[in-house]
Amino acid sequence: MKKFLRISAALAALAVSAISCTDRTQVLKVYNWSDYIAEDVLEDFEQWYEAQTGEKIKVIYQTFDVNESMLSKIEIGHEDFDVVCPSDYIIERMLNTGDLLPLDFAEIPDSINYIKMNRAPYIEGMFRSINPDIDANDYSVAYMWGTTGIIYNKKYVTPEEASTWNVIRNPKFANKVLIKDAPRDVYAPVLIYLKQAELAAGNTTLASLMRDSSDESIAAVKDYLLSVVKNGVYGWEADFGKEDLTKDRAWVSLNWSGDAVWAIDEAKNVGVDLDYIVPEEGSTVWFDGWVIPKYAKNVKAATYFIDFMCRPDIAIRNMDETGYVAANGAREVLESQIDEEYEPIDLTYFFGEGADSIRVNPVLYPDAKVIARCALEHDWGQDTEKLLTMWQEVKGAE
Ligand code: N2P
Repeated sequence: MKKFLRISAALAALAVSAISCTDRTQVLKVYNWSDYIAEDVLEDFEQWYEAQTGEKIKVIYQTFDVNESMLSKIEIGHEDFDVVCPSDYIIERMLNTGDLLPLDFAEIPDSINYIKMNRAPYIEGMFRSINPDIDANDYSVAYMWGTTGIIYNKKYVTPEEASTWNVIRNPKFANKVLIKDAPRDVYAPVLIYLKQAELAAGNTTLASLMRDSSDESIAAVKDYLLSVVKNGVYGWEADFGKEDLTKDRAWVSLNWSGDAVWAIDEAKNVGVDLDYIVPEEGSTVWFDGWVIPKYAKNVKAATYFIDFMCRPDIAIRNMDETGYVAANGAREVLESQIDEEYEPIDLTYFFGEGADSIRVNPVLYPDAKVIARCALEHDWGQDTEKLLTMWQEVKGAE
């Protein structure tokens, strides 16, 4: 895996002012997660766009680390990003608040309509489940997907210790624990952990926990997280945590599967043995998707950009460099990941018939059994504020 394309907000702002005299139809403003695209893909898009349309385009690329900060730039700041990559529950919120434009691919010739050619039914089904009244597939195209779990250093932590969320407050790993600075993605596993007896007794379901924003549950998760802080955390991280793991500074990380793939791979090169597990109590499955916010100024280029991201060779490059898994159902994508070193797993849920015994990295593509204990997060509307307040209080308690 190579170094990521990092364009700082300051640089991007400079670029914007430098081209401020340029016609806005020649500018595409992309707002994506950091460490989430392969190098040179943006330049390739500029060339491809010109070849397809005869028009020049300059991509202005900005990044974010936290869903909620990205959202506030659009919800409150009304920034004119043309294409943005929020997570599932944020897409749900943007649909509910009317902040998204419907996608229209009619102008894109069939021969290059990569979205149509490579849809993954599993992901489309998840999108459809977001909102019973509006089909999210009409407003968004998934980019990457994965699970939330525990990355651990095999020298210090056993698979048994890592297979419960409670590993984050295990005294053996005090001050060696990294927590993703992503309030919803930490809240969900902690709540699942706290409610495991009720889940086992059938008194609640993972799906209903994903909508649980009650004061009682927020307070219970807060207490738990305060005990984690008391035990000792190494840090709350956005993207730098991968390096703390590969350099042996942290041993346990509550993290996303894509960061795990990247970190495991990098660590191998320096003799550090990491692994990733989705704890037994259950977890979240998530996806991030491209959307066009209602303040967009270049819908045409945004639409072509989304299409280009679905071209299988581009999806493969993005996967190989970031560690994340493209939400792309193309056979070519699956074949690019097959590796005889892995045990066969059942991927029919994603690639359909004939994919019941595929040798791929199970961190990238979880086996159907893992997926069965994962659920999708949902928007909390106004209650999100309560969570963000709790999150600041917990982090401030360090
Ligand atoms: C990559 C961020 C991935 C976002 N840095 C996972 N939802």
